[in-house]
Amino acid sequence: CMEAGRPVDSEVKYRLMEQSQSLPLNMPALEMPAFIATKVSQYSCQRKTTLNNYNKKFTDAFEVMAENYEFKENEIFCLEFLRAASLLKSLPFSVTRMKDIQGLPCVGDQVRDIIEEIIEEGESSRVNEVLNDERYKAFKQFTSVFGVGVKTSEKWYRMGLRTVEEVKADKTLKLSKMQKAGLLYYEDLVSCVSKAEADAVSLIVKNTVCTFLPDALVTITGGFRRGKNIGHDIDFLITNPGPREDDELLHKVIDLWKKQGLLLYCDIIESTFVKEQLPSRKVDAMDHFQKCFAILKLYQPRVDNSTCNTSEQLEMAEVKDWKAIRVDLVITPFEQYPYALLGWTGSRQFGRDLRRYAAHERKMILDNHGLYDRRKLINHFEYIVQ
Ligand code: DCT
Ligand code: MG
Repeated sequence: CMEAGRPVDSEVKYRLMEQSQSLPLNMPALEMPAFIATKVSQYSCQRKTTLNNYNKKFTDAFEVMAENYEFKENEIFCLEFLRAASLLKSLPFSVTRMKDIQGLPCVGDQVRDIIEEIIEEGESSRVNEVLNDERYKAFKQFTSVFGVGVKTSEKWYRMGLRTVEEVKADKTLKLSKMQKAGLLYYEDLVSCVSKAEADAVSLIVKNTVCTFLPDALVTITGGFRRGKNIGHDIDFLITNPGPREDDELLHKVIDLWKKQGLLLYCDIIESTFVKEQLPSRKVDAMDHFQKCFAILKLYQPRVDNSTCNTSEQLEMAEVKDWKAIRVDLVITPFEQYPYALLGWTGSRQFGRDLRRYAAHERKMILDNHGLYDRRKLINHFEYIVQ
């Protein structure tokens, strides 16, 4: 079996056979779909990727590198590592030899060096250097605070701050409303949201929305829609099928949660959508939908008092029977819902590659509002697709 003059690695085929559980047991190895590296697409939207990551030790390393480059605002290198991580996540086998990555796209020299080091040494010295780097460690902590990005982290780092504890203790810092909430609920927000918590919040969101619009469609998006079991927040898309739209819906939902004492923080962004100006050239914001970045109070089952031995423990158990959870709500007109759903489902890399694929391979422009044929659009030549 030859592809582009290169024999298909029979060992890879064997490993593929071992890992595939859906194939009939009596299927001969030769009929197995062979893995052909040169046929793997450079676009993640053209690859099949499951949550089963056979190359976590490599992809974790790439994600550290990408994050460090993001902190240094080096977008090109950051993307290079994100693309490589996405590619290795799609491989149906674990990479164990350099031969396994031969012919694959998205594997540049930097990436190759790290793979080689991990194969040979079990870990990468370059990645370890980053993990021990003072600046990386501080930025990692700072950016884990809701409302804090690279710019604020840079400012705090230059001021000599290194940890979230130091930030909390510094009473001279000017913080945004978002950052204040981020620090106030830091411990809850930094501990990941579980699937059970996402389901519980989903019920709350659906019930509240449906008290105002009984036919509304409320869909969980983001990582949880992709089948992940944990996330850093819970994303929802809300739309109303049919002609009826309610511009006040989001405000009504938020007001009710305020009254119920469920709202810990909320920032409503009004829609900036102008039909005539689509596709938008603005690339910094994801879309123009009305949305809300909120922190909800999710009540949790009380700690069983019988397990508390002292009165102090009993008091503690009574003090906090809730967890702060980050929730994003996005309201879309019904006709744009499919595009919004595609964009908000993610992953980020999948979205990036979908837009790149549309632009470079189809001469089209995709955003969260629609898909446009560039040949039928005038005056959008400067549209930038990363
Ligand atoms: N998204 C995007 N570009 C951004 C931010 C978000 O395309 N700058 C899309 C991709 C996923 C979706 O919106 C939700 O974003 P997140 O909640 O940040 O991502 P997630 O995949 O849900 O990851 P997490 O589990 O960490 O919440
Ligand atoms: Mg999310």
